[in-house]
Amino acid sequence: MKAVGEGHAPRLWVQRLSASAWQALNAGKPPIALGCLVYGRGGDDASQAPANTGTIVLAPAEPPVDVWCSEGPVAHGRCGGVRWAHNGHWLFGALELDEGSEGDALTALSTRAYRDVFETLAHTGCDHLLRLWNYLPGINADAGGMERYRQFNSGRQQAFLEAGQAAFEGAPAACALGTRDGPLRVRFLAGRHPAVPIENPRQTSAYHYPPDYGPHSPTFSRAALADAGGGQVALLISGTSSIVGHESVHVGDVAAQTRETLANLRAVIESAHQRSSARFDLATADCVIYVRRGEDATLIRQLFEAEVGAESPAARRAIVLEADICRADLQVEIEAHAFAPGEVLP
Ligand code: 3EB
Repeated sequence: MKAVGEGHAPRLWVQRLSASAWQALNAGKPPIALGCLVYGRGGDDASQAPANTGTIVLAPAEPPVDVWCSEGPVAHGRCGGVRWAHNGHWLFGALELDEGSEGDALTALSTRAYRDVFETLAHTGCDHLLRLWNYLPGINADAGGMERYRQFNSGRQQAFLEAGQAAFEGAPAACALGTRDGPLRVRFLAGRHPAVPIENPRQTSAYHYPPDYGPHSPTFSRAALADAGGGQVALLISGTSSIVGHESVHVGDVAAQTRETLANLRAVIESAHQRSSARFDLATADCVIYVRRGEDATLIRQLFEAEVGAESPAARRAIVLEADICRADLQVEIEAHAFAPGEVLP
């Protein structure tokens, strides 16, 4: 297949829809979707779409879907456990892996998952990871003396190093959330060109967290900035929480954690502005708000609305999900993606 626009990126965009709107769209036209995140726990599957995050949707009322779109033609295939779709420039992949019961299983399983991810990149020529979504059951549970999130971090980092992928500076944007049950789920977006990694001066880079948080640090950057084609720049902001330096702050105070998270999001956007002529605004971004305890959702949403404006696009389109956050002392995590005209600075 001839790659679309060698050199020039074909346009990449995201459509945030309700599951039924997505179904209606699919009925009419050939899908232009590379892949999608179908939020919810399943059973309410929106389409033939493979994605399902295993999280619990608190808002909006109808299960939402984020559809990652580009221009066709789109090729589909499988590589190990990964189902992928790409148009020669942008790639979206999805995999689910079931766990065995051995103590070390999650570390090994995570390495296996990421090996399949990297094999997919090599196979398709879309070699640069931009954004990953990780959903794992019992993220804060202990297994054989180590928290499962830490096991995941060890396995993930090992696969990055094995594959010669940037495990530290230059790592992709990501999030890692806990589900109640189900398989390890990984979704990813990759491209033909590397993204510009963005860090947050208020936070230690996650890949440099000290060993207090586990023997191997998490592998992600605070955001990825990329030319999204059509004169647009994409800012893909990783899961962002109430961490200053490397420490969780305002432990036990959900309101203060939410405000700190919002301050971190502002700081990430400010960092991105130093690397791009595009101007991003959280008030027009597509956000996903993860809350550990469903009963905190109203308060967290109020504080989010106080930041972006209750009538802003971000507030109207926000998705609120119940999920475990990767540190047991964190109550909220917010991620966002935004597109704006401009260019990535050389
Ligand atoms: C943090 O800042 C909060 O392990 O991929 C956020 C985003 C977090 C991504 C990951 C973890 C991850 O460390 C947790």
